[in-house]
Amino acid sequence: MERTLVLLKPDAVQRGLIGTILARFESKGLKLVGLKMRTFDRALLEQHYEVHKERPFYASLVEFMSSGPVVALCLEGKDAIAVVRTLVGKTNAREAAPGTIRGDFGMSFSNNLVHASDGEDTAEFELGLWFADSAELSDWNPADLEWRYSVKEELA
Ligand code: 3AN
Repeated sequence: MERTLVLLKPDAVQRGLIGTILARFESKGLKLVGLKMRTFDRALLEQHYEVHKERPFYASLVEFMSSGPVVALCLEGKDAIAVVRTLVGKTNAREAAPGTIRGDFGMSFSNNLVHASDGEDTAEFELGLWFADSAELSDWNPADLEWRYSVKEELA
């Protein structure tokens, strides 16, 4: 099983889309193991977006992400990182495919509703940053896990 970080950005919160977006991940069968909402420090966001430091949009991105409440999620599942990226869609929401979160709910490049870790190393780094205290993550087993996956093929 893999874990990945998802952030529901300030635009998703302001537009009242927390429940709608969360439902996409839950209905897909991903397991929610961490969830918290607050206006996060600039320092955390600067670390989070460190890879984009030289890009022209870096300052406004950090400004935007620290401008109001963000919901941080840790989701778990088989190939969770790739599954979540597929559900989220292309970075530019105007080009994102219908059926994806950005494709269905967004019109912007910058205000694109969601962040999702883009690889194994990134997920590990980002979860360490956003859920540094492992007590904030819940280890639990969904009662229907053996129906979400094939017991013989995927849970063996
Ligand atoms: P994604 O979130 O799809 O992984 P990244 O990691 O390339 O995309 O970019 C991180 C964030 O930076 C995006 N979610 C978006 O908010 C912003 N961003 C990326 N590229 C641009 C751009 N060309 N113009 C404005 N904002 C951008």
